[in-house]
Amino acid sequence: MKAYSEKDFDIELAEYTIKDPVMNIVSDLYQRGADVIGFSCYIWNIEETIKVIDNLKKVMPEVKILLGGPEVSYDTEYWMNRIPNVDFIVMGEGEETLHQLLTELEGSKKFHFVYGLAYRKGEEVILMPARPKADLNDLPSPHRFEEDIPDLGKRVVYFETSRGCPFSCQFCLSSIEVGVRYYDIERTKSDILYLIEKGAKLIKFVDRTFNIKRDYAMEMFKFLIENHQGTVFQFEITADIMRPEVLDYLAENAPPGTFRFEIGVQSTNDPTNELVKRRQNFAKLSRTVNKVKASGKIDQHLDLIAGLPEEDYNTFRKTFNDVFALGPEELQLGFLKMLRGTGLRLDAEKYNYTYMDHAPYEILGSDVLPFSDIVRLKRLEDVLEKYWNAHRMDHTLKYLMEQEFDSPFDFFQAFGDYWEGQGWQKIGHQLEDLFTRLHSFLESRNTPHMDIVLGLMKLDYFLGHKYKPRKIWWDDALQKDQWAGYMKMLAERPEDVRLPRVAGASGSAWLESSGASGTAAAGTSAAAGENTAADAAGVIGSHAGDAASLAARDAGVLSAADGAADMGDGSASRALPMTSAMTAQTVMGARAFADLGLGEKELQKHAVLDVLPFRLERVLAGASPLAAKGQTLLVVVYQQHEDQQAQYYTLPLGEEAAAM
Ligand code: B12
Ligand code: SF4
Repeated sequence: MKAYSEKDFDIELAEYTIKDPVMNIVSDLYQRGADVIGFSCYIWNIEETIKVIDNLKKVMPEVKILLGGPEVSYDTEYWMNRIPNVDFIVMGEGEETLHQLLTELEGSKKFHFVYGLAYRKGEEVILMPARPKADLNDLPSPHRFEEDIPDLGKRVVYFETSRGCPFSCQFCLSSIEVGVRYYDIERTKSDILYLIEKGAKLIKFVDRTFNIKRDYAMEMFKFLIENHQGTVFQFEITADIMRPEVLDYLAENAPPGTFRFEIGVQSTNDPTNELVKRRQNFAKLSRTVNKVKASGKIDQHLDLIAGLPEEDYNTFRKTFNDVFALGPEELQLGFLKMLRGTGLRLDAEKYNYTYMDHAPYEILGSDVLPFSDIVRLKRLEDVLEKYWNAHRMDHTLKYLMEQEFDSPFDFFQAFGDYWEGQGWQKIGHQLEDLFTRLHSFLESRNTPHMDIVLGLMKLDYFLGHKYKPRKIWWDDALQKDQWAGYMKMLAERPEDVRLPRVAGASGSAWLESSGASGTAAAGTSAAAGENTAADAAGVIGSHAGDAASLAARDAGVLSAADGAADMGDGSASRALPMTSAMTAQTVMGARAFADLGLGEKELQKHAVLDVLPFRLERVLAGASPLAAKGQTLLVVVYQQHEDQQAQYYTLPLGEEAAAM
């Protein structure tokens, strides 16, 4: 809007957050001394905005107040009546309407010429008819302001390549607009290139569905792959219409970490999707998500909505588990909001919805989901955010969900209930608290195999630090002399230590080492099969035995078949995929321990270690606790460069290792 009108009017942008005190915003706006102040209104800021306006009008009675944005573009008469201090509301697209309004304000004030405007005539509120949609190529680029450059690298850049959505999901505002309009692709490319060159680090496309036009999406993906220069791009895509050739192209060419996909699944319950007019093929959607996951290059963020028609607690449990099984890096659980203007809000009575009077209009109940169930789901969502989405304990949670709970949903629900029962929602937490609280929950229900759980928590705790942690929260730390013995051994026989290679996309099979990173596993196959007891004993302390054979045997990659046999208790079928953070810590870009060339001193400085009372790699591969008997020396090495993450290594210890 600024780009569109700045040639004729002096326009300043001011940005605040909903956490800024009202008085700070009011004073700042007052000092800017504008004649007209416009506010962008969304469900997340409307109530705060009203407070600002009401105070502002008291200190600047002459100022004209103008609102725009999706929240006030519907039920506009209601807003004009509710906020008497508002002079105008722009409904729908703002660029042309704002320009025309400013022109009228400066000139003859003939507001009845301004399509898309609501204004006051005495006591009366006048709503002008909607304005025809703009030709997007008539709108100048909003990305070329000099003043934006210094901060480009520090913030998310929102970027529009199209407007509109062809689908009709009844809970969504985008379903109301008919048709999709695009900006000229060459102009889009040139703007993106400009932003990349000026230092943008994260560009988030606000297009409703980036991949509606296959050719368009393909050309843009290609362009971004060729020109990204380290910038990360995030898209909202519709997964079930993603074409296989696009996926193949991305799997082959996308640089890891450059793209992130946001995929709205919302519900896997067919009657629900039918009622909200959401055409979705979950089988095809799953194929896309799995394929993207298998490429290991693109993080996926999946969205769900609790509370849609015909989605009760049990069907939502299934929705949640269906989607969790796809192994998203993030799973966002939102609660249905009755947005002004949407079909579902108009149909609210049909489903007996009750919802908040004010934004965000979240539902409080429906004919199939009472408030008591919503409260339960909120508890689940709380721990889902704190643990899974924050990637605090991926290894531990994966194990718990596969081995100790009936399903991911049941784990998060039970933990969420316990969390609230302890009153923890009322107090803050530090990183250690997340570990001790999960531990306390698991103990409270007598979870079996707590030694395994604790070991995995140690792994996650170590990996959650960029630099060597100063403290640990568990009691059974290694004795000083044990610690010193292992450090010495690691320095003397680094080639014994192996880089763990655990599950890739499929979750249950171990990856064959590519050998490219020169892992302990690579290049030692000649010695494979030399199973002497001496080598295992050597590792424990006597240092006797054939290191090469130990490394080779131990590095012996578990094949998919081995893995399945190991599980032996049906757990293979419940195996959840690894997250990209987990695979990054194991396979990608990792160097063999021996190649790090760390002496005892450096190890003391940059590494931590612990002895875990089970075979870590087996557990990580989805083996049952029974099949994971043994001991593992866990070594975590902290990197010395800013952008590197901690890397872990393992060394099986004890007789079980020898018996392998
Ligand atoms: C980016 C985005 C976000 C970002 C917000 C970041 C930010 N601070 O801006 C994030 C990811 C955080 C987000 C979250 C949510 N979002 Co959102 N989001 C969007 C998205 C994709 C793009 C917004 C955008 O920049 N559009 C491009 C601009 C050009 O369009 P526009 O905003 O509509 O502005 C035009 C007009 O409205 C008008 N206009 C706007 N302001 C003004 C001001 C004046 C003075 C004038 C004259 C005109 C005017 O002119 C503009 C140009 O034509 C839209 C969908 C979409 N594509 O628009 C949804 C959308 C805004 N989000 C929506 C929702 C519901 C949510 C969530 C509640 C979803 C949830 N999780 O439940 C959350 C809430 C977050 C919270 N904090 O509570 C709804 C909003 C409904 C509403 N009534 O406000 C939308 C419209 C999606 C939808 N289809 O329903 N969202
Ligand atoms: S939910 Fe997504 S696909 Fe459905 S109408 Fe909204 S933007 Fe379009």
